[in-house]
Amino acid sequence: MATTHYMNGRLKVFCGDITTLEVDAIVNAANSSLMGGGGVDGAIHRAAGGQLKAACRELRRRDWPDGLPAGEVALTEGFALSARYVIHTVGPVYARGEDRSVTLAACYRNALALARRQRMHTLAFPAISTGVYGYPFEAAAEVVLEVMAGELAEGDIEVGLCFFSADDARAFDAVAQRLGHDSTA
Ligand code: AR6
Repeated sequence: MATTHYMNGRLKVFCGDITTLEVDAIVNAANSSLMGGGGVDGAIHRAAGGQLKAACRELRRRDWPDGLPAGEVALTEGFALSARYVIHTVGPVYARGEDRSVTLAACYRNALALARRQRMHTLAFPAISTGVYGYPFEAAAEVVLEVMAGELAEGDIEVGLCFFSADDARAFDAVAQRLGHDSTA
């Protein structure tokens, strides 16, 4: 499936396995334990190797003894990954009747802020919270587009949205189109 570009080419939408990307950092949709799990978190830990878990254990000990709260971010190296770093974040668990979009937006915003502090230029996100955590995909896509429209004006950083399924990539493009974001192939 082809890549779609938005926001003057600064936002790229494609389908693939985030563990294979050669970027400054990939973002991990972790849980607050930082000790790994299923979904993209499990895939990233498997691909990075055991040193990632050791680094996460050290993060817990040093910075986050009670776990990483939803919306926060933490940095490790990428170890065996092609990505130089992993930015771990914890998305909100979806709850009917409670708007957790601010927390989801914080995951993206805080990851971008951390990447900029580290002088990174290329960053890739999975669809945070839309798997095990149950956040409706289209509602999450709206949050992502709003954050990116605000954050990518400067042009110092390029963001990839790496969806695991072609259906998700298509669904994202449909939301972007509905919200009036111009795309180029
Ligand atoms: N590359 C890109 N995207 C992927 C990959 C991959 N290799 N593997 C899965 N996805 P999820 P969450 C997609 O459940 O909802 C974990 O157990 C997947 O298809 O990984 O934030 C953590 O430890 C979906 O679209 O993350 C937490 O406990 C997206 O990644 C919990 O799940 C996110 O799905 C976090 O749940």
